[in-house]
Amino acid sequence: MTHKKQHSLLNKANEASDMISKHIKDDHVIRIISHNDADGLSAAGVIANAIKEEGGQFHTTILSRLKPEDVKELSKEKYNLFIFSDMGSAHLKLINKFKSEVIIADHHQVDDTESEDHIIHVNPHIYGIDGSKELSGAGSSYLSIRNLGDGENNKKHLAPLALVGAFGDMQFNDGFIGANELIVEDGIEFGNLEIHQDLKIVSKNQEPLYKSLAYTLNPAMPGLTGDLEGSMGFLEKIGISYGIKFTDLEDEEKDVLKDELIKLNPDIFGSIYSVPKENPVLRNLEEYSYILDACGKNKKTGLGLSIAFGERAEALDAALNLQKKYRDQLIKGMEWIKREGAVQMDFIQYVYSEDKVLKSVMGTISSVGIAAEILDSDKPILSMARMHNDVKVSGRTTRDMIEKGVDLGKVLHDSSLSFGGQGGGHDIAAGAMVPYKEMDNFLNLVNDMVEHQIENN
Ligand SMILES: [Mn+2]
Repeated sequence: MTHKKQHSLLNKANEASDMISKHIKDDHVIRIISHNDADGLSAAGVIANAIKEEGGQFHTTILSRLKPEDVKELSKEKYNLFIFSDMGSAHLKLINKFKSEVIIADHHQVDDTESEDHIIHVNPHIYGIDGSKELSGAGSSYLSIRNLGDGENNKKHLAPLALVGAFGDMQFNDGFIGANELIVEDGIEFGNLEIHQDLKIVSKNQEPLYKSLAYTLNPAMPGLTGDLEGSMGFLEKIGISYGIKFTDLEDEEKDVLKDELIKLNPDIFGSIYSVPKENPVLRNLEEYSYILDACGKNKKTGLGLSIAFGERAEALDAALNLQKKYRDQLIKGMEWIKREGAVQMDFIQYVYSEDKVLKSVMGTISSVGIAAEILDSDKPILSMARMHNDVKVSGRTTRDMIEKGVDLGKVLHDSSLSFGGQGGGHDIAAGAMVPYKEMDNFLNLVNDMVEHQIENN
């Protein structure tokens, strides 16, 4: 069954490869439109690399959100082939009206719109494959270019970049499943992807060890994640010099560190997916995704794109500076949340800020706050950031709460509608925009709805 679904998806994706190939032969400049997060940037990178290798040309635009107006504007552009990656499925109705050929390589939810003959829609959901867990936008894009070039010379070397997108969308959960697994196999078969067991702390060869620990968000470690002083104290206590880089530790010290970290969170030791021949800071695919994410979050999408396209040297230095800035903000945010805590209601908790720096990291610090046990995990958390007349809400909860009946996507969708806002998402993570003046009423309604969900479970 699973194989049959995957087979149908691959067949559709092969049609995309054929279509791209035809336009490259005709010397058409291919128009790529992609999303500004790590997945979207990897997706655009996968496609752009493939086209370039085949001698084709492209023109790329990165958007934070694809709005109907954007789609209408794009439809007026004189290109023969458009590729939407990590976005587009939600706008199939509008895209069907394009006069040119279009490939949509997405993994977001689909509705029941059928695509017209000149549209190739590559999306796992169409084939009953869960696009939130089993294939990313970069993955859909990868499958769409996988068969470009002649047999020997296909695009399996781009598999790791596709997995960077999957890491960016947090599809790695103790391993990859479904269509992502096929991409892993491609990378291993080609020979540039390697999997080994190691400590999953970040920037091992860049930062002093205490910073590596404090900057490690996934998995979170109670007392260390987001806490520079806590990390220093921990290392002092176990007798390891905190100013040294992980890669400069003696083997025995690495063993001591590993044992002590596993006591805090066993998930800290596990599979690392890497490209050994890559620049050290991008070698670990998960860390590669963090760097692209930092570019996207700081509105430096051109920079992220050029890295995904293979530029290193100065581009990478610039991206690392952005990451440094982002990490400083995160530490500041974690200190704030540790100091202030969350405001408690009966069934939810929330944090609110008007501070510019805090607002930009609020969603991350509240979910990391729960994972690092700074905040209670027995109530969903909403982080609220004021944007002019509205409040931007991001909500997170845990698997345990979902089992108790909580579905944040539904709650934020229904509650925001009641106040003329909009919202939605997944059961575990969701978002909304509501008018600022309705914030208290909104919070009360969310609290009631969560109570209702739990009591009716
Ligand atoms: Mn995505």
